[in-house]
Amino acid sequence: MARGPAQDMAQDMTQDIVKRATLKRQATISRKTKETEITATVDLDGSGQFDVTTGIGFLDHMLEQLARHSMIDITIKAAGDLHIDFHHTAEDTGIVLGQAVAKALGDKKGIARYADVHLPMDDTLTRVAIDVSGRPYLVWKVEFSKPKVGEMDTELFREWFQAFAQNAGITLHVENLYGENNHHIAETCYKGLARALRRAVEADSRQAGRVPSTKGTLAG
Ligand SMILES: [Mn+2]
Repeated sequence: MARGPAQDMAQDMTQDIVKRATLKRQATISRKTKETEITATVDLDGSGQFDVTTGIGFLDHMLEQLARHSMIDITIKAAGDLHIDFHHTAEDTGIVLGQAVAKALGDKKGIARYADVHLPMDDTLTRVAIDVSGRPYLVWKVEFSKPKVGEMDTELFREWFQAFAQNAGITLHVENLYGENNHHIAETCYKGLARALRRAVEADSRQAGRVPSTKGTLAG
């Protein structure tokens, strides 16, 4: 039987699906400066396992939530100048994790790209919307009523999200709609990111092998 365009297309799609099934969306990034030394490994198709040590207890708690609820396996080992303050370690952890996610995403073929979630936690509700666009942008509408949660300065959450969005190459909108408890406000931001990220980087079977853009690229 003569082969036509439909058969060729079907074969291309089958090859893409086979390729995707064997393609590992994993990456490791190491970064060393005079302020921090950090290594992060991610597996976008993991099961939410984590091994996180930043030296900042509350940040570890947040990054563990991020792994668990995104189903992305995350390993982070950070050694930073915590004797100064937590700023460099918090920000640089966002940078390195963002770079690892960007590298693991590769050409972004076949992903859902967009996702949003409303994430409740007791008194608190936070909305997170994401576009895995290759174009970094953070909108952060989150305010805290206390300067610290645990030992971590609440002003550092914006720094972390900015660093992550910038280096992952994602458009990220985070808005806390309401809530009183500062621990809950921070935690809903990370869990909201986790759930949105999970859906945005997941395979969309109808996209199989195609970059989800009329431009044909999400390279930024
Ligand atoms: Mn908690």
